[in-house]
Amino acid sequence: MKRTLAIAALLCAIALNLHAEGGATAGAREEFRRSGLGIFIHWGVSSMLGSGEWVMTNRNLDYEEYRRLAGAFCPSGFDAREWARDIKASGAEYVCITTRHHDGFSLFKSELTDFNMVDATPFGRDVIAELAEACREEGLRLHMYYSLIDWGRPDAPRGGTGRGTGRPQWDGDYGPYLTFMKGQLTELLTNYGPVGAVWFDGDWDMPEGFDWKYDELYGLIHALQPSCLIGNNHHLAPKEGEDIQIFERDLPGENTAGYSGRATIGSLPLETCQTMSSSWGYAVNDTIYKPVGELIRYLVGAAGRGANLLLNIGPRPDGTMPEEAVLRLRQIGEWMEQYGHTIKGTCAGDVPPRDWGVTTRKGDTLFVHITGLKDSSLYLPLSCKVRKAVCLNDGKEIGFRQDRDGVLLKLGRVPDESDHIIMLTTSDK
Ligand code: FHN
Repeated sequence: MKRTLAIAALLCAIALNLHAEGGATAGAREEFRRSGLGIFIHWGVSSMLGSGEWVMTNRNLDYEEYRRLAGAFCPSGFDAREWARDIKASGAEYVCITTRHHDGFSLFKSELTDFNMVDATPFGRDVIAELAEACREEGLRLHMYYSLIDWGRPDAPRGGTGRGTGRPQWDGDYGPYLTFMKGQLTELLTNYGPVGAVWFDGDWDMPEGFDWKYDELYGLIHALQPSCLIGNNHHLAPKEGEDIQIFERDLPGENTAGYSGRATIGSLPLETCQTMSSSWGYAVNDTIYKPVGELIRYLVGAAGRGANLLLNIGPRPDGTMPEEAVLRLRQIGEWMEQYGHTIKGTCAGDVPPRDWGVTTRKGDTLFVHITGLKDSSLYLPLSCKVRKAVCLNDGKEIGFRQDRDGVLLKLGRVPDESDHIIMLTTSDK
């Protein structure tokens, strides 16, 4: 019992520091792990059709005709600085943007395909270059989503999706497409300054056992930028060379969305992505946004499981962010101003997630995040000693009674905030 707090602190230190073998530097993983919140952006020519980023395959749009959409993509309202300012206001520390999604459109200038923002659109501006610059100004790290799938390239592997886009039969030779992706990744990692992470997606489209040659892709990334983290949304346990583990639409350990059935939680820093509304990419009818309280509870739920939340926005085709999204960024930011320290730089706390909420720990402080309790007291099984208990929502000390197995917190009332936070100062028993 005597050494329990020391052990908890040691485990926390291990979670914080010791995931650095191979891959990116320890510092980059650690910085990521402490971030709490990132903002995801799904944007491209598909946004113009207002039906989400899967519209090309969902409606079986012809791959040659689809490319012509780019000729009308002129997002006159796009202002990278405004995006970065709005995102910064949320308390997020990084931005992850779809440099190229499954439709194959590159949001950046590429020598390897004309189907890119600079060469194919009347806009003619490199969105990734402008965003990289704006993120630098705001102190945000830039992560790059990169699709393994391409519904428009005849040389791309033919998986379960994109089968109705009219491409000629794939000849089964992955070589040319792999060379193309390596060329694009080289462009992304040499033309835009430090890249916080490359975020792969689409592995799941090919039959199990298909060799995407990650050794080559990951090796290239780490050779070009050793501190660039590699994440892959393959919905599986982490693979060799990856630096973070990604979950989609679920908190680590849950599988309500059905993507995480085979994703055993490893020891890498964790991230889960979730939408603010329903769709990832802009959809005209997707107007119901999650209430800010729900988003905060999700953010806190992620932190209590040792994960960052990557919260998505689908900007409009004109380049502006929906007001509902900007409002939520601001509201989350107000919460982060006050309580961000209870999730950022913490690790999952001593008490595993429960129906009533989660715990996070930083040094000898244990934060109890009560997000759903219909009682005015809460018993926590704890092996450390509680010295002091303060409710952060009103700054008042609260009563508690400690026994051999834990502590009873006397909250004084049934909590009604999105996150009722009790800060416990703890020590060894
Ligand atoms: O197919 C994509 C989808 O469009 C979106 O990008 C999400 C984000 O996690 N990932 C894929 C589905 O797993």
